[in-house]
Amino acid sequence: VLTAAVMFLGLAACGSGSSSSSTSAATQPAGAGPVKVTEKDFKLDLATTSAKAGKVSFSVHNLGPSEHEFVVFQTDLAPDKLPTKSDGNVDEEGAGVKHIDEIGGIKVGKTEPLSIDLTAGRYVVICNLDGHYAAGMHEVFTVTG
Ligand SMILES: [Cu+2]
Repeated sequence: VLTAAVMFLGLAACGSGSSSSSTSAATQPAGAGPVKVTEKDFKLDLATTSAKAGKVSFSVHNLGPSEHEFVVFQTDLAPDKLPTKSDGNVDEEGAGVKHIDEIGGIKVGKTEPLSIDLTAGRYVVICNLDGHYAAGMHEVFTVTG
């Protein structure tokens, strides 16, 4: 019994070295803070591009200089290939996209929260104010099971 205990201690000591197995920086760990999103003319930046299925919180900050919004679709389409209307803005009831939720009209300098239950799958987040999607405000967000 004693020998086994000593061996175990030896193993434990050996294992206490640098065991810093870095996890993917891009995945939002469960129970972490909200996914930070920054919007500006005309770009949308996600601090983390994926999260675990369940309640996902976003914190959307608008750097301006225009008002922006934050719209979440579940879709397998490429972020720049969502169905659009004749004006170039995304058709939120279009084929291949499922509108999940959104924050409308985020004023310049403001930060708005959005918490939604997301199932595993692929999502695209955009700003759908006039011309903003076409100008490049779209990103992919992945939810893992
Ligand atoms: Cu916008």
